[in-house]
Parts: sequence; C-alpha cells; structure tokens
Amino acid sequence: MTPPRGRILIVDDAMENIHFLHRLLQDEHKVVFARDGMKALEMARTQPPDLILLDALMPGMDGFETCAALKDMPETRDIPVIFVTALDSPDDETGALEAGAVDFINKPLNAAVVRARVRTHLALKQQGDLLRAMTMTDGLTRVANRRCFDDVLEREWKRCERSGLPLALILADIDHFKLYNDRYGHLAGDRCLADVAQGMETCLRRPPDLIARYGGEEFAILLPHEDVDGAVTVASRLLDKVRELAIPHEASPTASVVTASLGISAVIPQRGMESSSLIAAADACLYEAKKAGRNRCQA
Ligand code: GH3
Ligand code: MG
Ligand code: MG
Ligand code: MG
Repeated sequence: MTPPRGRILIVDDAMENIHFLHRLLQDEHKVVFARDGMKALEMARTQPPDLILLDALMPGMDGFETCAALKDMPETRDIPVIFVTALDSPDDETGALEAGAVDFINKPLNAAVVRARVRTHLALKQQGDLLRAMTMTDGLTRVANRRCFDDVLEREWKRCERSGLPLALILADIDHFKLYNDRYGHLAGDRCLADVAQGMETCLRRPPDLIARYGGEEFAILLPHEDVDGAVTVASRLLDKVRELAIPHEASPTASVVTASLGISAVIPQRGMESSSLIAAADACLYEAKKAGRNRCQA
C-alpha cells in the first residue's frame, strides 16, 4: 500500500456527509472527522491535519466562525481550509474566502473534482511548509537561523513573563576560529561549524530548547523554564561535546582540538524589561570566558 498523502480533517454535523467524503478520500489519505466547530478547533490544535474540509451550516459554531477561529490561532493558521457546502451564492463563497478558506466546493459533489482539489491543496501546503522551514533554517549548519531565534526569543520571553518562569540563554563562540580557517581552509571551517552545531544539538533534551546560529561562529541556545543552575548543567554538556568531537586544531594556542567558550544568563522576564538584556548578559559572560583562557563556561 502507498503511504497516505496527507491527514485530512472532515468537519460536518451530518454523518452521511462524513461517510461520503471518507469513502472518497480514504484510499489516498488518512481521514479523521469532527461533528462540530468546537471539536474541530480542538482536534486541529492538538493533532494538526494537513487539510480541513469544512461544512458551512452546522448547529452552534458554523463553518464561517470555525474557519475564522482557525485562522486566528498561530498553531492552526497555516492549515488550508476548503468549504464543502450546499450554499452556492456568491456572498457565501466570498464570505468563506474572507474567513480564510483556500477553496469552496459546491454540492452535489463530483468525486473526481473533490479528489483533484484535495491533491492540489495538499501539494501547495507541502510547498508552503518547506518554504517556511527554509526561511527558519541556517543553510550551512542545518540548525535554526537568526530570524528563527529572534522570533522564538520574543515568543518565549512573553510566555515566561506571563508564567513567572525563568528563561535562560547560552552564547557559544568557537575559540580561535580565524586561526582554524587560516590553517585548514575555509571549506574545512564550514564543515567544522556544521559538525559543532550538529554535535551541540544532540545535547538538547527538551522540546522547547532551541539552538540557533547567531552569527559567524557563534551559536545561541535558548532554554525556556531553565534557571542559571540548569543552564550551567546544559552548558557543561555542550562544552564537553565540542571537545569530544576531537576536531584537530593545531594552530590553536589554547588546545589541540576545536573548543568553544560559553556565556550563560538567566532571568525571570518582568514588565518593562527587554529580551535584549538576556543577550547582553550572556555576551558579557562570554567575554569573561574568553578573557579567562577560553574552552570554558561562565555564568
Ligand atoms: P576567539 O577565540 O576570540 O573567538 O577568536 P576567533 O578567531 O574565533 O574570533 P574572530 O571573531 O576573530 O574570528 C571569527 C572567524 O570566524 C572569522 C571568520 O572568517 C570566521 N567565520 C565566520 N563565519 C564563517 C563561516 O560561515 N565559515 C567559515 N569557514 N568561517 C567563518
Ligand atoms: Mg451541515
Ligand atoms: Mg565570534
Ligand atoms: Mg570565536
């Protein structure tokens, strides 16, 4: 059997409509369903489908409200919604598109047309997902890029401000990397950066933790809900990991392998404080670690 092309959520109050669409799509896709708008929102948030087929007329929350609510939540905003409905006036159709739907299919349904439109919108969704991932990833090291880091820092800062939990940051900078490039060449330098980034990423154990390339040979590791002690533990793990990669660095005045220096800061975000203060504090610690001889952590 070929693997399903996508996971599709059918939302309709009438079971016979769900059965009909299910039969149409089950050979190609994984199909789940909800009988009302509220249930659909919950399912879309907890187990996001690739596409939603939405009925317009439902008791309680109708399709237009459901679609608008889906487009209002960051977790569900990017899921394409197709209206499948007996409503056929231009006002209904524009209403659906204005609520954020990507398409509008009228009943009575034609099986081939429904399948074709579903395939088209799934393909567009996959392209969009790929593009979004590319704009958030550093091409050389395959970890998150600076744009992604800035977004996540702002989001986590606000989250921690609301919850009263700490937010920690580690800035890691490769030691004597200019000398590495001079000795081994720029291509080897690129490989070294990618290996260090990938190695450090394996040290992160909780889903909210993020490593990003902050610039040149500098990486930022964001640790939501971690205090200074927790961040020091993670930083020691990162420091050990970079040493264990054992990438030879004959030109280094401070070690025979590639090492890094790490600056650590943590804070409970409060109103009136800026997230840039967390970066400035980690940067100051990184400077201290460099000054004290490199290949170490400083909190
Ligand atoms: P320190 O121990 O004080 O950090 O010394 P350093 O030589 O690592 O620091 P410096 O800031 O003097 O040099 C950073 C070097 O990183 C210079 C730059 O050419 C190199 N670099 C930055 N981005 C890249 C990259 O994408 N690829 C390669 N190969 N080198 C890079
Ligand atoms: Mg209905
Ligand atoms: Mg640097
Ligand atoms: Mg450096």
